[in-house]
Amino acid sequence: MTEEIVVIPGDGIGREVVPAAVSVLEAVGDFEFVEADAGDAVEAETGEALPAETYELAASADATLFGAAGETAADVILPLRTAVDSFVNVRPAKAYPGVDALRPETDLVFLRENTEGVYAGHEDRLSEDLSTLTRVVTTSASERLAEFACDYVEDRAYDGFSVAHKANVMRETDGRFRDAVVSVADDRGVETDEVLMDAFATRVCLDPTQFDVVVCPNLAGDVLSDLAAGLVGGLGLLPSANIGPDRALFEPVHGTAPDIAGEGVANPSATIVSAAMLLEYLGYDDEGRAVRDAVESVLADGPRTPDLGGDASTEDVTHAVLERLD
Ligand code: GGG
Repeated sequence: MTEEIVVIPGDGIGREVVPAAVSVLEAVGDFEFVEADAGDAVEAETGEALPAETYELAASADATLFGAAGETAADVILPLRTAVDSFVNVRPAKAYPGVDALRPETDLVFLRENTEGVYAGHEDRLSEDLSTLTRVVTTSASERLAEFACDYVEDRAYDGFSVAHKANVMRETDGRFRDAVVSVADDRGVETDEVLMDAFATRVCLDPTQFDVVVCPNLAGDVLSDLAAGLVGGLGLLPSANIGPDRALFEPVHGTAPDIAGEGVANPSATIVSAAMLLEYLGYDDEGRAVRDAVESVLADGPRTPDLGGDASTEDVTHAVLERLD
């Protein structure tokens, strides 16, 4: 059976890095690619940032590869995650040999709650002076994330996981999140340690080896994984997987990078490694490993895009990855 992969480049550098990753997927497998529109450009044209057709495609495909959305991010990324019923955003942040990193010893995985928190809240403008935002936290979503986290650490032989929260201040919402996650882990016999998310931000900068797998509420996971990107050499290196029960959506952590969009110099590594995660999700473990190895090899001594101090183009890096695929 040929798996269907929906490809949504989106805006900005999404239009450069997604085709790079698709060329790598084409080199290692026989997939049916279906391209779909989303983002600022399609909104300007049609009035809709996420056409119903794109939503339906993501909701029925085996897997989706997404690039980035700019001003319309909230109207694109959040419904796309809903389309695949994605309850967890897996964001590995690891330093690669040869890449100039602030903390070369970094090797972290963030498991970010993907359906709730302030992302699912409602913002209201109550007066000229006052805006409010509600925050949604349910025990059921926190438990679902915790079950995934337990499976994740068991499958990969980690000792356990850390839970980052701010339950000393947001006692009701983060308290519920923390209690639900820790209770599932306790029932499953998985070790956890707790860390206040502000303390985490400091501690991870000082010594990232204190942490391995970090389970976080939604917004905290977004912010803390971007912080970790700073430790490993930049956002051009961080892939992610939005996992649902039946399908998944893969995207680089970075956004549209309007400052370099259209110049052909975006680092495709994050999206190509997101494609490796997609391959592994579909069961192509050898192919996924080969793609990761090729990216790692190019990062070690191959051409580099300007974000990593080089002057290579997206195309140069992609060709180098393709050449080094076993
Ligand atoms: N690659 C997806 C993208 O556009 N990321 C930028 C962004 O705003 N992300 C928010 C989020 O991941 O929740």
